[in-house]
Amino acid sequence: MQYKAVIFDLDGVLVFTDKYHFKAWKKLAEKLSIDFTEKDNDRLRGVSRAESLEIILEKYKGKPTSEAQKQEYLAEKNDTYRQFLGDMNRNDVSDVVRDTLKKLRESGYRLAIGSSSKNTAYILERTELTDAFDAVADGTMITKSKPDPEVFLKAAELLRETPSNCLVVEDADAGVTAAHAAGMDAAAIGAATKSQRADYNLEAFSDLLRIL
Ligand code: B16
Ligand code: MG
Repeated sequence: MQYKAVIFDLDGVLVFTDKYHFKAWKKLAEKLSIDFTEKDNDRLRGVSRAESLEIILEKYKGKPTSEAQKQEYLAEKNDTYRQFLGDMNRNDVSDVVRDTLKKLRESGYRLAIGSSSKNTAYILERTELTDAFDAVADGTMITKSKPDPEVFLKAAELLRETPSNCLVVEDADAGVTAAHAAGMDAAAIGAATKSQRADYNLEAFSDLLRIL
């Protein structure tokens, strides 16, 4: 086997919380009279909450925002976002995703999460996915978010696996860059397939069963 472990990004790969991020940021942006489009939202994929706010504030026409005010905005956005997460359940993960994860494990691969999100544990719990993984590395454990490799190196460390034995599955260009910086191959799905920078491009999640 070329790989021994697979590290999955969460948002945009296993669950589609990106639509909730968009709605929550949009609510804040409207309050600040900032124009915020789906195209802008694409720039936030895989990027931390604090860095996402900086990107949104690029279009802000008001006075410079203080650090305390930024913290308030971040808390406000996260409150809105978590209200959406509260409505999630196991049906928010497709049968194809659940079945593919199960088959990979049965084939002997060790599975981990490598997500920038500080809400990872809550999302896994809501969707009943926690037990599908051997390790979880998330935004609560890192100081630098993607494209820095920290979260994927943390996942490999938790799995006690050498980085070169790990394949990363990502929907964000920032995540593909992070995987390569960690010394790992990357399989792109969704938005990240456009740039053709990954080692594999997946048309469907189940294509993993052909690579692995
Ligand atoms: P939170 P991923 C990322 O998740 C999202 O793609 C990104 O849009 C978000 O800003 C980031 O998590 C932080 O999320 O506000 O929940 O801590 O794609 O790395 O699974
Ligand atoms: Mg993602």
